[in-house]
Amino acid sequence: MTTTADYTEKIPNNVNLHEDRRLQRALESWQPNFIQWWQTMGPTLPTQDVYLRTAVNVGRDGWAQFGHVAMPEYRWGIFLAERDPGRTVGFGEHKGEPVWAKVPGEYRAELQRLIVIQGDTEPASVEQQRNLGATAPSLYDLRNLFQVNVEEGRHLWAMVYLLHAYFGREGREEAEELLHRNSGSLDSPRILGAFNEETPDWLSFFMFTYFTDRDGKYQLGTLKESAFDPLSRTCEFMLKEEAHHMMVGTTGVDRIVQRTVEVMREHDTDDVGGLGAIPLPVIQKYLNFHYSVSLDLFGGETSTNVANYYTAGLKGRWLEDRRKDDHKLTSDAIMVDALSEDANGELSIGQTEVSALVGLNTDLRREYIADCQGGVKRWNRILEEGGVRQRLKLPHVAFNRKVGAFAAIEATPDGEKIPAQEWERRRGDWLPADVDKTYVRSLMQPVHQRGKIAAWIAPPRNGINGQPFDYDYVHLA
Ligand code: BYC
Repeated sequence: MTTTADYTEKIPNNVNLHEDRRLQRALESWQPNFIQWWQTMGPTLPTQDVYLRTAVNVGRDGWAQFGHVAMPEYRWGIFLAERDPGRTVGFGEHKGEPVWAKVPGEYRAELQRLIVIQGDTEPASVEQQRNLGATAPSLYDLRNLFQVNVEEGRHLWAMVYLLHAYFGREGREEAEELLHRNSGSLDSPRILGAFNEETPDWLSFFMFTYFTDRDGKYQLGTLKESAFDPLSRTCEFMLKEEAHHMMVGTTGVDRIVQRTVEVMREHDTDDVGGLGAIPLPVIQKYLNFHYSVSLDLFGGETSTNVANYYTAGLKGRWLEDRRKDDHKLTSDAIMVDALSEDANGELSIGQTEVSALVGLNTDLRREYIADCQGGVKRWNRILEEGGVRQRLKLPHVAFNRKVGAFAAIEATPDGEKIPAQEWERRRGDWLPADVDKTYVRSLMQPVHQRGKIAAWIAPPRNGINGQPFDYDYVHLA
């Protein structure tokens, strides 16, 4: 395998695609369907070109190049991290055996399912974000949105390559389906809940890239451990691109909080609603929403699916090789969140002990939650440094859940179980209400002039690839 992408081919790749004519032809016949999907479901704002990075190499240094690109001509390609010839399975019942270059028959269905679910999220997010260009707060932000979009498109290519190369006719059919399901569609929605929600404004976009893309980071991290080596290598490279998406979310929220603090101080008021900034309670509500729907993406607290994936070697844990245990977990236990029932049949929020294997979704969710705390800490530092006494916080795990142990109950952000009626009455205090959404949307006026920025967000500290903030990141059509 070469590490450098071959850009002379119709589909840039570092997997020697030209050596497998059948596969090459199959992917080349999927390519126009992808372009058709991009044209109809991708970004709606017409542009001439965008300052984008394109992957050219999977090595450590200089893996990408930057330049102005007409978006439909972006070179979406197939890149796998370099193969480690001595790699062995790191966990489960095959631990220590050589990793697999092909799909073992007995795990075909499970692997295909994992790859389809992963693949389904990528185009979904592009669909969710398709109208955001029209209201971008600056050309810098517009460029970042499009960078995220083209890379999610490339991540779809990554999964489609695996489906075509390793899963035969069924894989090719699934690859078609990935373009037919659509975010929010009533007839054929995307598979996971959060990917059917709207991303109608930039506060939602930054919260999405902070919280939901971060689920992507953690899920890709577990698939990178997979014994199915092509999946592992694909995910390893995807994680490289994912880092930029995290940065967009983290600094996007930073900059909104920063601007809110400035306006609060300037006018000596907490109520910045009429002053063109986003009030902290509204930021908190958006945070509550995006965090809770992202917690759902980890599946149930207990899951036999995940136990089977782990035992089979298909999906590992976050940083598997740093865990100090036998990497089989057959006799280990874990405490997971659960509802407990008292003698009168009253349900309460508690915990229960289960086998470590069936609790693996919980294990991953906990890693994710700890990481999410990092963002809240940094946003609170901005508040503190600005002399503002309010703080943001992550709501309780039982809050607003649709999947898992707490799907059956309602709870406050502090984790107090409440009756459904009270939830209905008070949900607008905790989740974005129509009035909040309308206000946020009213701020979303496009700023498409070079070097200018909307009043509800602070400019970034740094530009992209060493360029200044006022660089001509995007040429509109
Ligand atoms: N919505 O056994 P359980 C990303 C289903 S994001 C709807 O607990 P399991 C990205 C579940 O499928 C990362 N349905 O689930 C981010 C199962 O159905 P079946 C995406 C749900 O299998 C931003 C049933 O409920 N990648 O990359 O242990 C931008 C029982 O559930 C949901 C992956 O997720 C839900 N939220 O775990 C762009 C990795 N949750 O089998 C990209 C691949 C569960 O009974 N997927 N269900 O019909 C997986 O590893 C696992 O399938 C899940 C769920 C973690 C999703």
